[in-house]
This record gives sequence, structure tokens and C-alpha cells, in this order.
Amino acid sequence: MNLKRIRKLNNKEAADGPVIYWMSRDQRVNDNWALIYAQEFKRPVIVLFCLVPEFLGATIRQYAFMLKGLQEVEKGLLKNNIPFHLLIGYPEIEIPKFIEKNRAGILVTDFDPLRIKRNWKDKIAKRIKMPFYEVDAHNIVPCWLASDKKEFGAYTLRPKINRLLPEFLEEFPKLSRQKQRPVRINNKWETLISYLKIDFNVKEVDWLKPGEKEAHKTLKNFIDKRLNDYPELRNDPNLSATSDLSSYLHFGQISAQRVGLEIKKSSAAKKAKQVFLEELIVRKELSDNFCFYEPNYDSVSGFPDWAKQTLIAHKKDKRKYLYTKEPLENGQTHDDLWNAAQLEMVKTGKMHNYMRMYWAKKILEWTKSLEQALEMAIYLNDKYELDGRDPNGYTGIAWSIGGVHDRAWQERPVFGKIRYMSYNGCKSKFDVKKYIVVQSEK
Ligand code: FAD
Ligand code: FO1
Repeated sequence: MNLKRIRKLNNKEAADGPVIYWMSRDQRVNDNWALIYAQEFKRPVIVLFCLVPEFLGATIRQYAFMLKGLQEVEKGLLKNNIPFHLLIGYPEIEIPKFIEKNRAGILVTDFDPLRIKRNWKDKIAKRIKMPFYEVDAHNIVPCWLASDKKEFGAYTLRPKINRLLPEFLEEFPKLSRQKQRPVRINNKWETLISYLKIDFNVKEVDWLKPGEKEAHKTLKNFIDKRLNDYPELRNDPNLSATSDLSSYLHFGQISAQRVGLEIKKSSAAKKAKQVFLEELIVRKELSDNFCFYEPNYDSVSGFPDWAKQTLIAHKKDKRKYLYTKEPLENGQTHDDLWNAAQLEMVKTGKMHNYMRMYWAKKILEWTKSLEQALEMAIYLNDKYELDGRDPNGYTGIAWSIGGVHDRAWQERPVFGKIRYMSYNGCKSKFDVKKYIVVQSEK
């Protein structure tokens, strides 16, 4: 495999013993560069997942989706004679403990730009006595290679990605079946719920089924039925014109590279492929670039200087409407379109992309301060969206509220030079009334 997908996180030398793949962001058996790399050492491979009691405001909606996907991972690995252990606790404690107990010689994990994951890895890298490798199994072009700095926007990252795509958008090798059948592992799937310190009131959803198989079905369905119309219809929240792959991508239940390969191979029109791949590759990998190179990706200090200046200049502007957490969370503002979008997210776990932009910008318009607006948008996004707690979320919110990857627009109250979106603007783009009615009936 292309070794440019791998970074070493410490400078320790390999010892004897099995290779451990600590699976975290890329929760799948197939098309997983981290697992493929773990097998390259030609030693027995053991896969672990460390379940933490809480994760960035996730609720049972997202935990249940993830855990069902992981049960499928366990089965898929066992078919290849690869043992899967579900650890419960904090990775910085549980991983070193497991390594020691199992006399492992090498640790491999998948890449993630989020702060919480980087902190776990920093601590583990110091605590263990063996080499620790990180493989970018999520991005097609490894994040640190696509660019060595925080990019200004899609227009600066796009040429860099496009130059490297021929090298990285390649087929995956097949997983090797291990020779020895693993001993039975008693993962505690049934009892682990009691260990979670999360909100159990946010209901699971049933319109999207979790797991690697379902992710592939969703992709096939999109390619067969909707890809050709994607460029024209994707911005209409009344239509199911987009792929619905974001939750699968978020939990790594499908690889973006597999999606990219299948889209390329399909018989869809060139324009449709190009427009979709722009979102899947350039926009998505730009989010990882932002979170990787901007330590303050979820706070106002991470906004570009021009945006901070203009927002501060308009800090004291009078807000026509001011809302606290409760009316926002309950979708009880004066704006029926905003309320419908909020309810779409609360009920289904997925707000349409076009509405996400409008939704976040209105939070800026209706809250006391910029800091409060950002905090509120992240809180709601991470609590209700199935695909939340993701670099795409932090970056999408920073784009909407803080001008990240955008440019200055005409100045106006509250927003300053941040791009504005209006109710009437939405009316000119799609049937607003229909959207409101449909969401209220869900
Ligand atoms: P499709 O249109 O089918 O796109 C295919 C894939 O491309 C998506 O699954 C996604 O991985 C990627 N993609 C599409 N649009 C974007 C984008 N604008 N930025 C980065 N990648 C993109 N996306 C999340 O995955 N998680 C979030 O928490 C999230 N929060 C957002 C919050 C706001 C305020 C905004 C403006 C955008 C947010 N997005 C988020 C990006 C986007 O809205 C979703 O990725 C998209 O709606 C998912 O639906 P889909 O899979 O049907 O998209
Ligand atoms: N990753 C883990 O390694 N352990 C977890 O227990 C865990 C829980 C979790 C819950 C909700 C969610 O949306 C993500 C979760 N993740 C967990 C991480 C996830 O796989 C992603 O890596 C990041 O959220 C995005 O990069």
C-alpha cells in the first residue's frame, strides 16, 4: 500500500507480538487502509474499539447507530479470523492496559483531526513502549499531505487535491484471512448501555439503517436512482435528491474512497459525477483540513480575521428577535421555516444541507452574542444530527456563522460582512410552505 497514508506518532521500536488496530473513526471491515496496514506486518492482528461513556454530546440516537454497526464489524472480522474486542472506558487507560496484557508489538489507529481524539493519542503515544502508527483511512488524499497549512477555501485546496487524486484514488487490496481461528471473545453488547452517561431521550431513527451493508445499499440506490439529477435537485429540501451517506461516512461505515470509486465507475453524466465528487472530496476534505490545522475550530478565535473584525464591529447591533436555548431547541421561534428545519433535525436526525446554512445563520441573528450563537449551533447539531460531532459539522457551522472558507459580502446589521440568508431568498429557491407542512407531519 501507499505508505504516504501513514504517520508515526512516536519514536519507539517494534517489539515482538501481535499488531493491534485500535479502530475509532473508521468502523468498517472492508476498504479500510488502517486495517490493511495492520496486516502488512505479517503478524496476527487484533482489532479493538474503545467505547467511551460520553462523546461530544452524543445521545442514544447516535450511540445505538454506532453500536449496531460495530456488531456487524465484529461478525465481518470473525469471518476473516480476526478477533474483535470491545473495550469499555477511556482509551488512554484501556489501550495501554490491553497492549500490556496481550504483549502486543505494534499499535495502529485511524486518523481524526478532532481535538479529543488527538489528546487520547498523545497520551497513549507517551505511555506505550512500541511504535504507534496513524493511518488516514478517512480521506482519499491523506490530510497532512493534501496541504501543509490551513487553506483559505475550496479554491485553494481543490488544485492540491486534484493533483494528488490520480495517486490516491486507487482500488483497495482485499483483506487477508488470518490462519488461526481466534478464541471466543465475550464482548458485552447486552449490558453496555448501563455504562453510558448519555441522554436517552433523543429517539433512535428508523429511516436509515446502520452498518456497512446498509451503507453500500444506500450508495447503490443513490447511484442507480438519483445521481444523475444531483446537480439540479440537490438544493431543494423538499426532495430526497442527495445521497444520505453522511452518517455512514461519519461513523466510517463506508469509505469515502469506495464511494468515489463507485461514482467514477458509474454510467452517470460527467457533470453529475463532478458536482457530487466536489462535495464528497473537496468540501469534505476541506473540513478535515480546517479542523487539523485550526486548533480553535469550534470557537470564535478560529474565524478568519476579516470575519472577527466585522462581527465585533456589529456586536452591539439591535437584534429584532432574541431567543434562549429552550425556544430554539423546541422549534418555537417566530419563523415557521426555521422551526420546521429544527424539527426535521430533532425528529429525523438529518436536516437538509440547504436548511442547515439558513438554520445556523438565523441562530447568529437571534442570539445575544456571537459566542452564544456558535455554542448553541454546535450544541444542537451535535445533540440531534446523526452525522454530528464531525469535522464537517464544526466547519459547516464556522462557515455559516464565522465566514470560514467564505468571502466578505455586503455589510448589514448583526452579520456585518458575513453572508446573509433570508426567508424570501428561500422562497425563491423552493416551496417553503410545502417544506413546513411536510416537517410538521413527520
Ligand atoms: P450529499 O449532498 O449527498 O453529499 C455527499 C457527501 O459529501 C456528504 O455525505 C458529506 O460527507 C459531503 N458533503 C456534502 N456537503 C458538504 C459540506 N457542505 N461540507 C463538507 N462535506 C460535505 N455534515 C456532516 O457530515 N456532519 C455535520 O454535523 C454537518 N453539519 C453541518 C452544519 C451546517 C451549519 C452546515 C452548513 C453543513 C453541515 N454539514 C454537516 C454538511 C452537509 O450539510 C452534510 O454533509 C449533508 O447535508 C449530508 O447529506 P448527504 O450525505 O445526503 O449529502
Ligand atoms: N469513537 C470512539 O473511539 N469511541 C467511542 O465511544 C465513540 C463514540 C461516538 C459517539 C457518537 C459519535 O458521533 C462518534 C463517536 N466516536 C467514538 C467517534 C467517531 O467515530 C468519529 O471519529 C468522530 O466523531 C468524528 O471524526
